[in-house]
Formats: sequence, structure tokens, C-alpha cells
Amino acid sequence: MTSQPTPADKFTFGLWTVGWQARDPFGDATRPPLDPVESVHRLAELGAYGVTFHDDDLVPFGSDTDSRDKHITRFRDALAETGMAVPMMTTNLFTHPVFKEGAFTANDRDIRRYALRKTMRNLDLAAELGAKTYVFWGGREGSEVDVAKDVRAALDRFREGIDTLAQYCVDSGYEIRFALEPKPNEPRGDILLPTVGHALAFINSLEHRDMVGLNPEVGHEQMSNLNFVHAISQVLWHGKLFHIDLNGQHGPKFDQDLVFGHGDLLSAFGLVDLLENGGPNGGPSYDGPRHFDYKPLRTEDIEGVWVSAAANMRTYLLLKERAAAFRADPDVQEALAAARVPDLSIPTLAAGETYTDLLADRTAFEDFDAEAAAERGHGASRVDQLFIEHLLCAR
Ligand code: DIG
Ligand code: MN
Ligand code: MN
Repeated sequence: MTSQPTPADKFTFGLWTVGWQARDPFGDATRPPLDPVESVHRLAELGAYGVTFHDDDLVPFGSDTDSRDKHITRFRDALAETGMAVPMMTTNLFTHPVFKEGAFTANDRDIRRYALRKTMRNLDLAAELGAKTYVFWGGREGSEVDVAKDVRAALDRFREGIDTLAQYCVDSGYEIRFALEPKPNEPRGDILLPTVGHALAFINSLEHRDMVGLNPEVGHEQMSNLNFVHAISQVLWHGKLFHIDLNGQHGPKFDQDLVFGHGDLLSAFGLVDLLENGGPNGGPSYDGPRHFDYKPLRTEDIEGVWVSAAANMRTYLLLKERAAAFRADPDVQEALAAARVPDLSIPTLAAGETYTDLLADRTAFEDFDAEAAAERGHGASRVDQLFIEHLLCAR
């Protein structure tokens, strides 16, 4: 029987997810505004660990100082009443028209300076609320017309912005790490840092690269027809999985932000197995929040919103249970060994062996029987079917 979610599972939700009024490019809102305080209480009741938010999710854009303080005070009271955490925060640099041509990489310098100040103010609040991760999703950093955006200059400005904000956090003594969130397009025709690969490369150019990692989102890599389990594996390999946005997506199309697991279920199963069993000695490979960045279907009323929120957590826990059974199955261990999966962890050169030794080893080339080796069966089909059968509870 799948356990009910508890704060120990570290499930978190963006206020903008359950609070989405379901306005889309082709239709008006189908739901009324949702009070962030109500979201905190309802998500706590469902077993969540915490909430995350953009500055404007909590304090409407343009609020004066007094009303900003009131919004924050009510929110903090709700956190105290429920024990909910705020592990991550971020800035809305994409909704207001001022950002229509970009924020950190806008051609207009005054808008870039405004975007930095807006972020700095929210970094102060993030430090006050104890957030340890700050996400940067450059939803408006990009273009529709290639020659109207000097991408090299834009990357200079993006780097300048991140370096400036990182220095601000270091000098302020904030224990905050930055997490870049890639996305290939939407709302811009093409967005800068479109995939995990681009973002990893960009981080190497930064002054404070050690405090900058990634917040990959399931659907964003899959919009580019990329394998999200491979993407997360490489981010983990670089030690850069600082946060993660979990949701569902049906392949290369508009960003669906479905409930986690409600898109490519096999990929979701593989992801939960990686996160929960891919670490040393078969334990977790990631100890951060299991954060849902999804949109309740536009067809739903407010009760449907809470059903969808619970669905994210239950689906994750069901997959976690199935992945544990998969790893504990002796037939699976035997099939993985037969496919030589563990052998890949053995270095190709023996300890202390040099390429000179390799050149002298006739079994590696001169006497190697490539034809015989080519006839070996890999054994992946058996592993694949066992994976499916555990997902289907057939074992
Ligand atoms: C969309 O996938 C983005 C924004 O919602 C937000 O900036 C970020 C936080 O996870 N995800
Ligand atoms: Mn998305
Ligand atoms: Mn996201």
C-alpha cells in the first residue's frame, strides 16, 4: 500500500502551479485567483514539505511597500502555522510587458538594470525566508528574429548579470545557490540556454561557477526530443543538480506542464529510479526537494486543482515503490549482470596501466576477435521487460 506523502518526502510546489488561473493564449481564465495563504494550508494538508514562488506570485507587481509587507507577513504567518518550508525562490522576469524583449539580456540597458534590482530585492527576501536555492529561468531571454539579437553580447550580459548577483549574495553572506533552468522556446521563439547542455557549458564561463548549478525541468528537455534521464545523469555527473522541476510532457510540442508521470511514464519511472536508487550503495542520488512545476488542467475547477496536486505526489511515491521492487528483484540483478551493466563501472585501463602497456597488450588489438565479440547478445530486452513488468506490478 503506497504511503501517504509526508514532509519527509520533501515534495514542494510553486505557488504559480496550483494558483494558475488557466489563462492561455487562446482563452480566458477558467478559475478565480487563489490566495497564496490558502495554497500553503491546502498543500500542507496534502502532505507537502514546502512551497516556492516568484516575487510577483506573493506580492502583485507594482505593490507599494506597505502592501508588500502585509502580503509577506500573512504568508510568513501561514508558514509558521503549517510548518511549511520555502526551499527555493525565483524572480518573475517574464510576465510584465517591460520584459517583453528580455530581462538580463534585453537590448535596452535600463531594463537590464531594472531586472537586476528586481532580482536583488527578491534575493533579500529569499535569504530572510531561508531559501537555499534561487532559480533563474530566462523565459524572455531570447528572440524571434536572429539578427535582432546579438547572442554573443546577450551571453555577455547574462554572465554579467549572474556574476553580479552571485557577488551580491557572497558579499551579503547569503547561503544561496543559483540554479539555471533551461527551456528551448516558449514564450520566446528561441530561448537562450535552451538545454541542459547549453547551461552546463555556460556555467563554466562564470566567476562564481561553484555556486551555480541547474534546475532542469522534465518537459523542457523533452520539448527538444531529448532524454531527460540522460540529461539528469549528466547533471549529476557534473555535481550540478541543485534543484529539479518535475512534471509531464508528451514529446516535442508546446510546454504541457502535465502532472508528474502523466506524460512519458516510462521516462518518469526511470527518473525516479535514478533519483531514489542511483546514489552510492543504491541510495538516493539527489537529496533536494522533489519540486513540482506543473499546471492543473484548464478544464478543472478548484477541487480538481487539489486532486492534481495530490496526483503529483502519489504518482511519484508509486513509482518510487515500483523502483525499489525493481532493484530488489534477484531476476533483475541477474539480468543486469548478464547485460554487463555493472561492468561499465570498471575502468578500461587497469590501475597503474598506461597507454604504453595497452599498446603492448596483444589481446586488446592484434589477437582481439572482433567477429566473435560482435556476436555477443547484450541482454537489454530482458532488462527492459522486467522494467515494464515492475511498472505494471506484474512481478
Ligand atoms: C517555468 O518552467 C519556470 C518558471 O515557472 C519558474 O521561473 C521556474 C521555477 O521552477 N520554472
Ligand atoms: Mn514548463
Ligand atoms: Mn520550471
